[in-house]
Amino acid sequence: MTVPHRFDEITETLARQSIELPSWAFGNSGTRFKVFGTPGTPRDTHEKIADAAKVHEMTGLAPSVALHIPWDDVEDFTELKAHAENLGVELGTINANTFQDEDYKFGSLTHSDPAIRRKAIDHHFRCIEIMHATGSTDLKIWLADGTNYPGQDSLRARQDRLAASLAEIYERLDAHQRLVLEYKFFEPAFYHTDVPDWGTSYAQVSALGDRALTCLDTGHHAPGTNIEFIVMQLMRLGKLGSFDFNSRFYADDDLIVGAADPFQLFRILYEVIANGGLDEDSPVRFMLDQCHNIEEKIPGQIRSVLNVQEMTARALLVDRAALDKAQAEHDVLGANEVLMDAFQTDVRPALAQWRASRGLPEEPMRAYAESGHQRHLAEQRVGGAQAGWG
Ligand code: RM4
Ligand code: MN
Repeated sequence: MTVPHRFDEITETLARQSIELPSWAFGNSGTRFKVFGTPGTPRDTHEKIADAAKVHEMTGLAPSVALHIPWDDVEDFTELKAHAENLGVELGTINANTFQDEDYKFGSLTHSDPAIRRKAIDHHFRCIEIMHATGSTDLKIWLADGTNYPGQDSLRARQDRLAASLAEIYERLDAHQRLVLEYKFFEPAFYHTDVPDWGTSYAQVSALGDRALTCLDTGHHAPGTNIEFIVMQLMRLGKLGSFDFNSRFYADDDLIVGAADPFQLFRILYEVIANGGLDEDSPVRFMLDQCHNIEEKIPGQIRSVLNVQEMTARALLVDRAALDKAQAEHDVLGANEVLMDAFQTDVRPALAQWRASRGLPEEPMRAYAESGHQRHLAEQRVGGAQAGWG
């Protein structure tokens, strides 16, 4: 068995890791069958940010929170920024939502009617204005655009309209702002999706410029897809902007990252690290995009960032010199063993100790449960409408 690097050699890199939380993970979510509410669920954006700040307080891993517009629209984003900062977090990626308006039934940025396209582009302009107020650097675009039946619309014309719409949006960004285009192979459209895969996202963002990149949501691939290969390829091309982490058993399940397939998460993080994704100047940002349909949301997010951290630590422990050697010698089983040794390493005790040395709870899950915070929220947040996907 290969002896892994000592843990203290990886802490400097681990300390650099940050994972952005999605505001919507703290609201209620569900399936088309039922949305279950939970006592203590935030009623507004301010409360969602407070919950995200709690996750950061317990883990030291989540210093920023992504907003979704219009779900998180407020009158005064300067005030919202101050609110976040008071709680010890920053406002991060702005997600443009063009999937819940009647006008977008047949598309948004790809719509055949110029007036609807205008409306969708203007929504992104509004998101960019918000970014100026919040100091956010990333505008994230995920489109529900697509068709349900062959022949319903011209696949080509939609792609051309998308390119033109994205160009207008990209033009609006400041020199320090980025556009990240997310892909997803199906849903809500069932026949074709306008940005179904990394290749399409890559083609579209490459046409825009250097500050347009791809967002990889781990739940947005067909079963069996080798996601780590896509990670490597996008990084090789300098176009991987961010991750939306989650896990899935069947479709876009949005379950806790690392829950469904921890080994896949390890393989992805190994490629991230091997390709410089945790270097100081890395353009790759880590985010979660999850829903907690039946579990408590704050501990759900704590578990999630810990899963990413644990798997990052294991991936960092891969003995790269031994791996290089085994690969050069075509030692198939030896190379595989080097990788598996790191994957099988239990880093939890070392991480717990390291957290304590940094003034963080050794075991954030337990510390949160014992803090009584959840009960406190349930008592405080009475009345009003709980936040959700509306
Ligand atoms: C989409 C996609 C987006 C997210 C929405 C809520 O499936 O993953 O990133 O903003 O869901
Ligand atoms: Mn996503």
